[in-house]
Formats: sequence, structure tokens, C-alpha cells
Amino acid sequence: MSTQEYPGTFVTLEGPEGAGKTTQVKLLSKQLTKLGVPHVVTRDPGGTPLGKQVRRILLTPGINVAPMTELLLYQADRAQHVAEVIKPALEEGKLVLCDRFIDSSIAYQGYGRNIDMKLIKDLNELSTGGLRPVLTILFDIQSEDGLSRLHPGGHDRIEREALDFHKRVRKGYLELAQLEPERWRILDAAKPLTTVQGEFTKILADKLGSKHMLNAIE
Ligand code: Z5A
Repeated sequence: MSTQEYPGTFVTLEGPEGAGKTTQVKLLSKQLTKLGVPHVVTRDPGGTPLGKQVRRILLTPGINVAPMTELLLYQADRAQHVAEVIKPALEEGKLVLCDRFIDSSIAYQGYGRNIDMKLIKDLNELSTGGLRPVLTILFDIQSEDGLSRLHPGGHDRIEREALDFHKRVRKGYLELAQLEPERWRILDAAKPLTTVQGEFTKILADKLGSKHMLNAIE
């Protein structure tokens, strides 16, 4: 099921560590609130009370999590997130901006952990009931540059992975974006914050036009 079947619009933000997704979506949300645009900002994992508990398990350093367990926990979080937050908001006609979604599982568990891609795609289908974003923005940044932005010592279980893992994730994202250019837009997230902000809103306005007043954002 694509978001086009709902009155609302589903947009996802993806990218390697430290790319600035969270910062940008917060800035955008402030502008949308000022304009009175009904929207929801949410994240995968952790967009529901159940998901917050799953997120803690997934990201706490020092816990042994086998790759398949990791994949299934992200999918369990996602099934709850779609049912409890995303679908209801889309049914109400809202703009839903989700920080990570199905493509994170392909990039991290597929390209990063080498789990079979077909299996991940099948599980993505199952956990979302086939729900797909109309637009996915890749906040692209070299792995070294993204990781260097994160708080030293405060790294979670996945951020602590080897540089090679993060490089595979980034390569995966770039390949995914190339495979489906209709859905993806790539943004150079290494640029200064205000430049990224301008490009982010331009992508939204170009792709979604006046829907949700996205062309009114400065
Ligand atoms: N994961 C997975 O493996 N499988 C899945 O299916 C899903 C997720 C859904 C979620 O953690 C983790 O789960 C994630 C993928 C994995 N990996 N890790 N770790 P998260 O939600 O906590 O992490 P994240 O989404 O990766 O957030 P992040 O790494 O913190 O990145 P971000 O949100 O893109 O960046 P930020 O917090 O907005 O900015 C980071 C810092 O950079 C911050 O200090 C900003 O002030 C600064 N910043 C932002 N923009 C700029 C610019 N333009 N210039 C300079 N500095 C900047």
C-alpha cells in the first residue's frame, strides 16, 4: 500500500550516522507548526511506548544481540509504529515525517550485517502491511564526517560498529537511491546547517508542491 492511498502524505528521512536528520526535521516541524500544518514527526525505532522499550534494548551498548534478533526487533518496533502512529495519522490527512523506516533495515541489516536482502524486504512488507513512503530523502555524508559529529563516548551500540560497517551502510543507501530514483532524493548533508535546511525544504516543495503548504516554508 502506498501513501498515495491515504489523504495524508508519508515522507521518510534516511542516512548514515550524524547526517543531521533529527536536527532538520525539528527545524521543519517548527516552521510547519507556525504555518498551522497538521503533521507528525516520529522515528523508527521508538515511535511508540512499546517501541521506546525495544529501542532501549536495541541501542544499549554491551547487550549481545544476534543479527537476526536485531532485524526482528526493528521489525517488531515498526509493526507497532505503523499500526499505532503512522497509519492513523495518514488516515487523518496529516503529513508524516519519519526519521528512518524500511530502508534503514536494508542499509544496516542488509548491507551492514549481510543478512539476506529478500528476507529483509519480505519482513519490511509484513511489518508495514506494504506501506511505503512517497518520498525518501537521503541525508548523505561520508561515514567519517558523520561519526565525527556525534558526542564522543556517548555512542550507542550501532554507532560503535567499525568504520567498515558504516561505510557499507552508506554505500547501501546510495545504491538504494539509484535503484528507485522516483522515490529518493539525495541531499548533501555535509554542507552547513542552513544550506541543508534550504535544500531540504526545496526538495519537499518540489516533490509535494502546495500539498500541506510545503511551498510556503521559507
Ligand atoms: N537502525 C537499524 O539498524 N535498522 C533499522 O531498521 C532502523 C534503525 C530503523 C537508530 O538510532 C539506530 O538504529 C541507527 C540505525 C539503526 N543507528 N545508530 N546508531 P538513532 O535514532 O539514535 O540514530 P540516528 O537516526 O542515526 O541519529 P543520529 O546518528 O544521531 O543522526 P542524525 O539524526 O542524522 O543527526 P543529528 O542528531 O541531527 O545531528 C548529529 C550532530 O550533528 C548534532 O550534534 C548536530 O548538531 C550536528 N549537525 C547536524 N547538522 C549539521 C550540519 N549541517 N553541520 C554540522 N553539524 C551538524
